[in-house]
Amino acid sequence: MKALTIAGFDPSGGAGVLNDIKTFHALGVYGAAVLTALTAQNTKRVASILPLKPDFISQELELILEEEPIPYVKTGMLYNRSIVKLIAEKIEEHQLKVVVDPVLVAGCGDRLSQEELISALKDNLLPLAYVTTPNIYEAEILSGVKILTEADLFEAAEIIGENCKVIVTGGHWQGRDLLYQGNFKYIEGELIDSKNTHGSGCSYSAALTAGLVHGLSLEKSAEQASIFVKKSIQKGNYGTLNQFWFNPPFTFK
Ligand code: PXL
Repeated sequence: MKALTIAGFDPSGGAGVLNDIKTFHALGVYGAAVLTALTAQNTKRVASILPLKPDFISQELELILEEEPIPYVKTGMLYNRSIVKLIAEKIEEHQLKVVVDPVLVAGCGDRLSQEELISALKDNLLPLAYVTTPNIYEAEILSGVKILTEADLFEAAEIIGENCKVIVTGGHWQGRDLLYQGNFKYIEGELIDSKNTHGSGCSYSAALTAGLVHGLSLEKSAEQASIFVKKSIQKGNYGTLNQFWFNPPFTFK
């Protein structure tokens, strides 16, 4: 059981590849990670971003894929057009099944992307994705629809859904997620009143990927991911669980 995340580094451990790996691990999936960018940030602000060179990212990815096939890959922070183009090329070349988390800003609201990322995602990446997991804000930007009503939400999902399956995550919609794959299905959830939401989008898409790796359907994976994120926000450790959440810590002899 192996999954790969292609995403940025958040030193707080709450988001980005560290969060993805912790989430994979908590859900019984071995995680590998290809880094796209370094960030200097905490849960309150992003101070600096250092994107890696596409040639280097390409090498990171090629060496991982050389070893064994990876059933599902997730992408997080891709930052700019050249990184998106590279990842799109690799998806086609290796026929990867990809969960795209269209990361634009950090939970604190600071940017994690260049302006050009939006059109790059729409033109190059989403048409190759298996599923994408925008939150309401990202869904508005990707669809061009201001989401004020349920009809707006459905319209936005349908527009994005011309490319791939879509789950609009519900942190801003009474905690319900909307799955669109030719038809609409709400995944019931609960909105948790908490400040511990940094990285919860990463946790969601990583948990969804883990479900798919385990062979669950997309709908079942979405149900599980919703529960996982709810519990991790309740636990308060920046939106992810650690492996001991299921079994209390034990002592090594
Ligand atoms: O949650 C979005 C996200 C993705 N990737 C990185 C991040 C964040 C949020 O802070 O830091 C690297």
